[in-house]
Amino acid sequence: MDLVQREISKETVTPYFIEYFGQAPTHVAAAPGRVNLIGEHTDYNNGFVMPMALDNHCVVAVAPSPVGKHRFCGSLGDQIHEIAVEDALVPGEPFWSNYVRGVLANLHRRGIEIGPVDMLIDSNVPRGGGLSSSAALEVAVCTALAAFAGVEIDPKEVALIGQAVEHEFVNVPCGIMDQFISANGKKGMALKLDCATLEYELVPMNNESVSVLVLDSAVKHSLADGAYGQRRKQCEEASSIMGVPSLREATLELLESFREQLGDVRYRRARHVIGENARVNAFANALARGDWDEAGVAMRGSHASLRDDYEVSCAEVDTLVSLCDRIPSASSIYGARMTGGGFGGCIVALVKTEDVEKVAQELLDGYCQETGIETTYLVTRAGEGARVLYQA
Ligand code: GAF
Repeated sequence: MDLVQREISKETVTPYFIEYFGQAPTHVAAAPGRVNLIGEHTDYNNGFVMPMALDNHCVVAVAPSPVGKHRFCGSLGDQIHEIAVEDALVPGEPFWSNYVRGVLANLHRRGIEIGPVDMLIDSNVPRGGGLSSSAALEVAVCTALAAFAGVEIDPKEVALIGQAVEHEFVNVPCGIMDQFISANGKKGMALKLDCATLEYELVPMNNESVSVLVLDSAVKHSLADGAYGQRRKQCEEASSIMGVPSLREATLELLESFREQLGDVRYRRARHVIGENARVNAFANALARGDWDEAGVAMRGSHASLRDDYEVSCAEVDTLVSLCDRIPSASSIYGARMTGGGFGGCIVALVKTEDVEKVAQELLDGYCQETGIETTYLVTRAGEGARVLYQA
């Protein structure tokens, strides 16, 4: 995965759309990827998360198809795939078309019929690094098709459609965080979401003196898929043993009183979730006060808990996070942690802006020295959520 940016917009996709389909798009929409600042593996436990949208996004251009079928192509250079309108409502090939099929099926279920459509998709959200390129795709497709159909869909509903696509068409039992921030993100703001009620508050993340640094470990361990579902199951078992509807309702006192019945693994999984919810609140409060040191404490605690209790980190990511305490410019870093589902992917760090390039370079060098892996980084601002860029 390369974190170096390539600009994409309505202007960059339109010439390709014309080349592929012989006509100009009638609607163009965009939706961003995300970096999660804190609150990991809490969303499917009805807990709190605090992501922000990236400036990187997926752009989807559409127009009525003159050939009576859906036609779509993926990133530039891909061939055109044709699908009969009815066939687009069930999973099929190529695999990535399921993101489009799933959105069409979910719109259909809500009574929104999409006539034959030509669709071109481009994205500069890095793929495979835990920055939610899939959520960006689902939310961008949904936003473009809603504009195409002339309907307004509440961004919360757009997020739920994206999540349903993952569950039903891609077989990923994810929570709501990634799609929610992609649909609801606001420029310059982090978003603290209560995943039980989908109520949220926006917290300014536009302090010029602090930068968000995202650094890729450039590894993705294959056990990620099964391990995610397994963690979910362990959490459900833990809440059922403790007699609470979800780990959101559990407290550390309750957890201690069930320690033996839970067994070591379920006990530690639940301890992570309970502690992580508290850390999201501490982090949000610290941000509101502009107390970056305190925010950093919560991030460090989050990483340790994900590593030791939830066991979703990996050696490479731990190396990157520990380098944040060991590089010469370590004092310019407020805090760092793994971000996303885990088993590889990226770390996120809050860094003094004046030193951020130096810090990034020291981390790249240190990481290469210790693991032999060369990688890339991104200094990012909180970007805007899903939006229609153009309608004819
Ligand atoms: C993945 C999932 F898609 C999210 O819902 C969330 O659970 C995250 O892992 C872990 O916090 O990104």
